[in-house]
Amino acid sequence: MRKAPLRRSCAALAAVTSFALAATACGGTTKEDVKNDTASASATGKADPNAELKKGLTVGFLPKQVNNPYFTSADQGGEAALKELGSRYKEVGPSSATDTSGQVNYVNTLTQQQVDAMAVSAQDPGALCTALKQAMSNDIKVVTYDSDTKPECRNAFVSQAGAEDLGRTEVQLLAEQIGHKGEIAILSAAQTATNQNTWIEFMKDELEDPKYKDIKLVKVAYGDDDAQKSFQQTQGLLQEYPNLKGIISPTTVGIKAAAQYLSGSKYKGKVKLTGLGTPNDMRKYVKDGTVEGFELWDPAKLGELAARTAVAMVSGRITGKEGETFTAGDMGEYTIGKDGVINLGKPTVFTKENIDKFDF
Ligand code: RAM
Repeated sequence: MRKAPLRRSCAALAAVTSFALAATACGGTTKEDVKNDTASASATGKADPNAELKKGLTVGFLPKQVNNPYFTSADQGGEAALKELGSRYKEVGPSSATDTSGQVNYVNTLTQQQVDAMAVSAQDPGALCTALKQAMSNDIKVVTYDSDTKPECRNAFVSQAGAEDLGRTEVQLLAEQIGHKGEIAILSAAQTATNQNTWIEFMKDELEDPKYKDIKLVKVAYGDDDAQKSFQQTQGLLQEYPNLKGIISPTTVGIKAAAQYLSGSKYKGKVKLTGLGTPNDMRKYVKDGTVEGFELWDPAKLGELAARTAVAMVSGRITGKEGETFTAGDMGEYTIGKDGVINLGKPTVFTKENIDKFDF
């Protein structure tokens, strides 16, 4: 049954913002009608697993950084899924992974434009909260993907893999490569990145195990997902710690830059490097012996799952509560876990044996 037009979103938009577009967005367009149809799930807090998937929606993707090939793949996965579902895709975002105020502005822009949902990879756990809450109070569904904010600042988080599993396996991979002995460092992305910081906490916890008693983590460096800075940070680590035996870089930009530095240096093959990278970026460093193994999920699948989650949520099939299940097209069935987290699956470990089977 058709619901009465929602006044709340317009009033809220006008009350909490000085958006010039508020009047336009509340002008009773077809878009508003779509929203009115879909407001029931959030209003009653009940998911309807049989609700029809809406078409003609607009989902805005806001990655940490637009010119990062990892996000290009992820967002293309989202775009393809939205096209298949008969909805529209748009992408906005900063070009630097440390431009948090830029990200906040982009959240506000998507809210002004009254998208139906946004998929956001947060540069910082808290900084986007006010803007994201404002989006949600305007009946926009907020799905984080790749890097989360606080659970109360979004409806669901589409996670690439279990954070604990990722953190621990990266330590396990490096420990094997260095024979469980020696100094190691971490080359991360931005200092505020929720995803990297969560993984690093699990890496530190894994290192507490007595089996790593001869391994010492000497430094966590930050390359800000900037190729040049990551390259320089790698160089700096080796100058500062000449006995360094290994580096974990849980960022596609970082691991590539570190591999580039190591492959052209006397440390090639001697200082081990692992972490999270794309097979296409890392192929040549695996083949030239700089890197033995690293891991990642398929970024396009992550973007696809974020898009399908957003559409299922706008349609009222899910609300983000633990235990709800939904079918994400050909990707199969997913169950929402604690704190609204949806896990894509297990990452793949890439080595010279299997790397040529992957193209992303
Ligand atoms: C970089 C980004 C992204 C992270 C990957 C592994 O592209 O920091 O957030 O998930 O690496």
